Amino acid sequence: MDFVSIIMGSKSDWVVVRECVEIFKHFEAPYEVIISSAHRSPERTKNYVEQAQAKGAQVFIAAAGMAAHLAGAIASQTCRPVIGVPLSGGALDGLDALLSTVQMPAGMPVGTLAIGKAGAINAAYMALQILGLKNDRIYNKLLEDRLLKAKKLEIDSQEIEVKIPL
Ligand code: RP5
Repeated sequence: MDFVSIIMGSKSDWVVVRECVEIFKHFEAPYEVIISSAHRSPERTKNYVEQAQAKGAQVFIAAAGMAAHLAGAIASQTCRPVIGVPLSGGALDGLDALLSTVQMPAGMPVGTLAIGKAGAINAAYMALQILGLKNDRIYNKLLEDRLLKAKKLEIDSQEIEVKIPL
């Protein structure tokens, strides 16, 4: 079965990564989520990526903070797309993780998103967009989600907007 694999470097990342997982629940899209670290459990990370790909993982989402090499380490083990989510924490507040995740050498891409919650949520949306290339149900749900977002914005505006009449 096609699914998305979500990997975080530490349990301390869960507070943000759960925002990503909620999107998959909302879209009723299949996912796995585990904790594994590029530094603290490199063998576990390598073995997991191999097994997940064999089971049908189409996209990997890697969320990590500080010297965040998790996404790059996963990218070194698979040719499936890898989406990196840099997390804040530590002295540099996520800038360390952003640079560690985004600065991959040529030919070894990690699609790197925003630091923290927005990046975690967008990682889910981007992974769903990739699944949506072959899955009409997911693609149509993404279209519906866009319409709902636009509608909500209009309703929010109506609550507070002030306009000069034409
Ligand atoms: C990274 O180091 C993890 O992804 C986490 O964001 C950060 C700190 O980990 P803990 O010390 O909180 O376990 O590898």
